[in-house]
Formats: sequence, C-alpha cells, structure tokens
Amino acid sequence: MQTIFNTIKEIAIKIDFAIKTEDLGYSDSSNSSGEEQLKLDVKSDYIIEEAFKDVSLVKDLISEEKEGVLSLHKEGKYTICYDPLDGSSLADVNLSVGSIFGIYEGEPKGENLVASAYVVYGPRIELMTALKDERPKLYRAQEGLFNFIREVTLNEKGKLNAPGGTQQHWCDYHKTFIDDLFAEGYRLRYSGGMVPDLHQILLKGGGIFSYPGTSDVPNGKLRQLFEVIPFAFMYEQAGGQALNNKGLRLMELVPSHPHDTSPCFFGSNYEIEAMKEAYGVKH
Ligand code: AHM
Ligand code: MG
Repeated sequence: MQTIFNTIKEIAIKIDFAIKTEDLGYSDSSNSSGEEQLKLDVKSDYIIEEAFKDVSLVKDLISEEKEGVLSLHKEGKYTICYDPLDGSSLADVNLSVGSIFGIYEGEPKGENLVASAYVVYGPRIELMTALKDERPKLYRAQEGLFNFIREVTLNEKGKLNAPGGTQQHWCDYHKTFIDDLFAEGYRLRYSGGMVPDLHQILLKGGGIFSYPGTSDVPNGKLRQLFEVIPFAFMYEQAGGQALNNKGLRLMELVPSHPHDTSPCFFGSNYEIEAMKEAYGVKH
C-alpha cells in the first residue's frame, strides 16, 4: 500500500503545479454525471492515469471523469476509484480543492475498501491517508516532500456544521436538524468543496458535514465510490461515524453503477446520534 501512497504523493505535486499554472477554463467535454469538464479536471485525470500505469499492484482505475473502467494490470490486486479534482469549479475563485482516492480489493463496494487517501490543494498541500485499525495520518508537503505531521482523532462532539445541498429543496426534518444544531451554538463552515470542508472538521476535532437527499436530487449529489466511501472510511478510522439517511453505515454501500450517489452524513459521534434522532433511524 505504501507504493500506492507514494504514487499519490507524486500525483499531488503534479496536480498542484497544474492548478497553479494551467488554464482554468472549460474543456469541450462533459463527464458521466453530465457535468461540463474543466481543462484542469481532464489534466488531473490524465496525471493520475499516467502515474498508476507504472504501478503493477493496480488492476483497474475508475475515475469520476471517465465513463467506464480502465484496466491497467491483469495481475494487479487493487481497484482505485478516484475523483481527480473535487470542487474544481472553485479553482477560479482561488478556494481550496482536492483529490480523493478509494483503494478497493476485489469488487468496488464499501466493505472491500482497504485504504483511502485525499489531498488538499490549499495554501499548502496536505495529504491524509487511512488504513484499517489505524488513525488517519496527516502529511504536509514542503519542497516536494511530504512530512508526517500527526495522527487524527475526532472528539466525541465538535463545533462545526457544514450543511450541503440546496436549502430550498431540503425536507422539513432535515431543516429542523440543521437549525437545531445552529441553535445549540454550532458554527457554519461550508466552502462548497467537500475535501477542505471535511478536512476542516477532522482537524478541528469534530462537527458534521451533510449532503442529504433533496426533492431535486433524492440520492444526493456525492458519488459513492470516489467521494462518499473513501471519506466514510476516514471518519470511522478517526473515531467518528458516517451514515446515510436510513442510518446505514456508508461503508456498507454497494453501488450498482460506478457513478451512483448517496445521501451522506459524516461526523463525530454526538452529531451523528442527533442526526439519527432527527431522521427517526435511531435503533
Ligand atoms: P464535483 O466532484 O463535481 O466537484 O462536485 C462535488 C462537490 C463537493 O466537493 C461539494 O461538497 C459539493 O460538490 C458541493 O455541492 P453544492 O454546490 O451543491 O453545495
Ligand atoms: Mg467530486
């Protein structure tokens, strides 16, 4: 797995350079979710594909920016599902963006995820990696090298609330849940990039990030294989929880299509218990 994490470090340096130097405009194409692709989405996807072509452990790649599966090495052990540049539409306003990687052994589904990683491209480049039975590890880049900073543990209760989705389309009990958190003193933190938003909650000790199903997008917006399951693993390894609207662990999701989405809630224990109460899924 260290080989894969080392490749992700090389990728991170290259994508960061592309963000800082390349055209921020649109390409001529759109992705499988029907979203227009930025030139940076296409470039980041290419950087990742090229990097993993040299890693024989990697059997298949599944990208948010590609329709199907890209087979790399027949004898490889892992399928890597990735979002090359999450939140890329924030690059032109100079907010932080990220890359997300889910590493699956066998069929790509929640229970087969064995490791995950994400990179934050902000004022500095940071990398978080997670493996089973370990706390997530934070690294920060300096002169092209990643230095280990610390292990990350969530507190039982936090102070931050990052509520995604269009409020106009929230159902009543979701609105009540979010309003109640603010009434309790939670502070709003939402940039529109799930990588920096979830990263902030992890590093500041806790809170909740939600992207619910809404009347316009009943299954939410965030994609299971590249976004939801990798972060669910991070949050569980950090001592928090990650559930869907039915109270099911996101780590149990089984997508029927690589680009399937899911409503999702990531947080420390107190806020997730409050969500279960509000959604009537407390068992
Ligand atoms: P992307 O993969 O097309 O960049 O979309 C994912 C992003 C997440 O980073 C973020 O949490 C969400 O979309 C924001 O959506 P919204 O603008 O609906 O709040
Ligand atoms: Mg994304």
